[in-house]
Amino acid sequence: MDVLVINGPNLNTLGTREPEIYGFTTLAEIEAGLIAQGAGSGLAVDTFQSNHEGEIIDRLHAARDDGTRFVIINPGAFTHTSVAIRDAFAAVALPFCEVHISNVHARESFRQHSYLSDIAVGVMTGFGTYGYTMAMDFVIHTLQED
Ligand code: CA2
Repeated sequence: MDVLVINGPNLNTLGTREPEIYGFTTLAEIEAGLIAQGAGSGLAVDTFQSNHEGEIIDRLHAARDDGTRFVIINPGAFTHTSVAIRDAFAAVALPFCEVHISNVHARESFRQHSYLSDIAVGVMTGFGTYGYTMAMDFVIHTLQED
């Protein structure tokens, strides 16, 4: 596929808890929207969610060889903890956008550091689930320039 969308821990419960922070949209709805958005521009989109750091790393390693050209990732809380996911991105050398539904800079101080942002192409944070749509729009624009 062309674009891989990864969501990290707890994002499988989107739409069911803390709607004041994360909204009412479910992950299945987000993923379906991104697949349709990509298809509208002739791009194949694969989606992956895991609550386990190692599974995310394994999926990134597989992306090196499966035709993935761009990754969109909301790493969830691993954003703030995972040197291992950072190292995986460095290892596979795939461009990626980091997405956060909430504005991490307006929240607790521990959310204001990301192990990924400085090696990401860009970061969407605080635009709700529309951030995924904006990231995909950017990816489509970028891949169509290639
Ligand atoms: O704002 C984001 O998208 C986050 O990546 C979400 C993570 C959080 O640890 C990051 O700091 C920011 C948490 C995801 C928790 O997912 C939930 C889903 C439904 C209800 C409550 C939490």
